[in-house]
Amino acid sequence: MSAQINEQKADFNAWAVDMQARMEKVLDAHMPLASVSPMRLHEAMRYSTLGGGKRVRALLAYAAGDFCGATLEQVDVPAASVELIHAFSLVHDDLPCMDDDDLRRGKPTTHRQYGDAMALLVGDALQSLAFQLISQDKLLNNATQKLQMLHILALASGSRGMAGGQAIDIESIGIPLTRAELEHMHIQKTGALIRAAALLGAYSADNHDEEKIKAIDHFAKSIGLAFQVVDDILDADADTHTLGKTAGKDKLNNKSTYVTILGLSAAKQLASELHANAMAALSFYGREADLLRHLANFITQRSF
Ligand code: GRG
Repeated sequence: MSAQINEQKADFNAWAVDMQARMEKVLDAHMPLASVSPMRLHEAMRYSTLGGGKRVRALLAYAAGDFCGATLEQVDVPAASVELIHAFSLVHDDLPCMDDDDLRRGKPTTHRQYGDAMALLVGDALQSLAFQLISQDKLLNNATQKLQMLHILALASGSRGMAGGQAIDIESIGIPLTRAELEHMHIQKTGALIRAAALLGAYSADNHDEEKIKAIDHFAKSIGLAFQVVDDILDADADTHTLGKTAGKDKLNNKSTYVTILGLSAAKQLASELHANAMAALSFYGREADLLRHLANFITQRSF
């Protein structure tokens, strides 16, 4: 690897660490304190959201915001809102009635720590908080901008987005899916929120460049699917300690994945094709799109 590429990678890594720390502070500042009633619910919300996770969706929002000319401050709340919806989905996904998992982000899942009823309420409250934060954000300068963001986030989380994808997932346990059916499920279950993260970052800017927003949308669709293909590969190929969640869950739950449908090597090939598609969406742009490019590399080359 050339010295220049090494230097760029180090710069990106430093940026990502900064943004992850920034997101932790923003989430901490916007979540109710555990000392405020109802204390156990607030404690459990903080347990589920703070101190873990790669924060890929927040990084995507910051990178898209940077590309479109938004300040970090303008992106803070929209990015945090997406992370709250994501944390909500993980808490519900781990419940006994869904994937029934004990480990998340290297620690006991929320229902293991606080019980099923509290975990259900944590998810509900995190979802509401996400929408509340956008609606009250003073840095989003007009009501149309807020409405647009609320609309994007609602669509991405609902029955035509994440909840819908999860419904298909639950109903297809033990039933082999075709590649097209699997793709449809993942576009909704994982891809929709990743796309929303990028779009919310883009819409955080004061002025909207429609060509840039179109490019980000194409980029996010490809990288969202690539994220899931890599998730399937890691589930089959990595260990529980590295992932911080139970490895081999898909096989155990008898779920169709890109690895079961295509095999490991073709799944890796698909991830690199989707990565190339994401890069192609940025081909008209120069250095201003480099954070997005580095993020695409991180998403497809990650080991956890
Ligand atoms: C949220 C409306 C709504 C309903 C809940 C439970 C559910 C319906 C949806 C599940 C969605 C889900 C858990 C999709 C899996 C996405 C995925 C690959 C999660 C892992 O994301 P990472 O690796 O996790 O970014 P970290 O811990 O790094 O944040």
